[in-house]
Amino acid sequence: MAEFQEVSKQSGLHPKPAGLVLQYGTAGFRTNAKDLDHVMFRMGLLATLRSKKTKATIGVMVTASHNPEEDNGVKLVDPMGEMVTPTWEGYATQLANAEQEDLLTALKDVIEKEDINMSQEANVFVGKDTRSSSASLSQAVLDGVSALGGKSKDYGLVTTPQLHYMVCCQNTQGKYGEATVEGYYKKLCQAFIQLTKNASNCTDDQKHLTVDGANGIGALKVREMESHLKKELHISLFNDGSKGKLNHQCGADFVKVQQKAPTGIEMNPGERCCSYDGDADRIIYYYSDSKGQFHLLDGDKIATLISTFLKELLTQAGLDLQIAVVQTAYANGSSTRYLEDTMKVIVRCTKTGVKHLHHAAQEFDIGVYFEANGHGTVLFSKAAQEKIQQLAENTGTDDERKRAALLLQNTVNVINQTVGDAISDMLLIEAILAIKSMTVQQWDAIYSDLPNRQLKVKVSDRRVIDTTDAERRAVSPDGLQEAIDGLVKKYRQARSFVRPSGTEDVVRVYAEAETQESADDLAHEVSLAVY
Ligand code: NG1
Ligand code: ZN
Repeated sequence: MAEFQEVSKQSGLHPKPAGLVLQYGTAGFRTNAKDLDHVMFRMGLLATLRSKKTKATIGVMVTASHNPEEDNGVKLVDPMGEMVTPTWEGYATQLANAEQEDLLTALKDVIEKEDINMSQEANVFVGKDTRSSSASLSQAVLDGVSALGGKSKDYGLVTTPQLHYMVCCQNTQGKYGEATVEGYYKKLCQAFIQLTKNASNCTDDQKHLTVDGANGIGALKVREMESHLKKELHISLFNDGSKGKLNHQCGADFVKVQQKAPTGIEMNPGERCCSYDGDADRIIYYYSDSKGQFHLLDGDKIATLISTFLKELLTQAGLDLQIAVVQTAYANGSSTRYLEDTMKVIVRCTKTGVKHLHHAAQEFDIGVYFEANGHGTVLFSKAAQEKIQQLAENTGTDDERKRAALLLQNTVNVINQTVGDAISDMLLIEAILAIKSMTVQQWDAIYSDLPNRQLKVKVSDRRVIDTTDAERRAVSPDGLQEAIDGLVKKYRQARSFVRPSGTEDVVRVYAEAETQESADDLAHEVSLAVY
């Protein structure tokens, strides 16, 4: 067939280095950009097949998120804006690793297994982050799509969540919104402005937010969006990419892991600040107090703020909808305790990686999911959205119930339900703080984090570590869990676990305890047990 000849010809321009083996991990393929050209071309091929199979538009995002500038990566986006399904992650790995002469066989294998009708048309949306390698790598994706006769739309520089949003809008015939970057700003900002109308006496100080753009795509996009905010939010943007290097000493991952402020920003005591990561799908808040001490408000604090707000609105609206918070093993023990014991919401723990959290959150009327690192969003079931809409549109409803329903409706609209989104989460958080007239200190005081420490350990083969119970216990190698249990017993309010990273060649160690010294010591001792 003509398309296979074209694939053969074009793939010669994107050759695979012999012997190179890569894995579609937690966040797609991610490694040094110089090793990715063939992977990008092949992901263009695979996205085209996935589009033919699903008869829908598929997304391909070129980014390596919080990794250093010299890395890059690629992720596929399924029709509703969610991560690609696991079987196809397997195909992605097979296709990426097929030696040059075996590529057509590997491709035909997917076509056969999935019984794909090759005459079906295909549409692929492509986006990229600001890395210097992203331009040529996204061109390789586009080449892959055209080699198989697919149609593509190149969105150019967009955040990861913006691309997910476009895919969802396209496949729902505009019901979710317009599949343009302008349409995204309009929908989110309109909802934000409606929400903040409910904030009484909001001062200019309260409307001010310092943003660390991680020298990445989020900085460009938040600047692009600003005019739509109609001065309801005043953003001081730092690390906008004009001077510094992407993710270097800045960004959400740096702030969360180092537990300190990024370089390149001006922080005044008591002022709210936030950091995005390199593709703007994560957000972390923080402030420094009058003594100069740094305070972090991570994904757990964000989930708590959002679920408190939603629960209050549900009560005011008199709506009986079940709300749950989904976390991972990295959630601070204090947050889990507060959510379960004080707020009395359902809490679920899943494996690391947003696809697991997203999936678990879909089981509830309202599922708030956040990784401690600030990646998360809120999902509303179709039935929940309908109930909220009915109540908001019902003129007979009494004032308080109607006000709550309208707030819930605008909350639904400000949220990007396809995936964690730094910009959308920021707007929601800012609106909640304004409506509740809450300072960042008051938000921080909802509960106190247990001191904690995260470490990375290099080992010869991280895959020897196998875990269970949402990664909270190690089942292999023999004796490791017993060793961890023995160490944890030495400290008060302690917890620790280890797991192989899905994005880096390291084992991650997490420990929390009553004091920072104990958490540091425990993390150190557990990392020695991993060797
Ligand atoms: P790994 O490398 O598997 O720990 C990291 C983050 C995840 C997730 C992915 C994708 C931590 C501890 N892990 O995964 O939460 O965000 O990257 O970006 O933060
Ligand atoms: Zn990211």
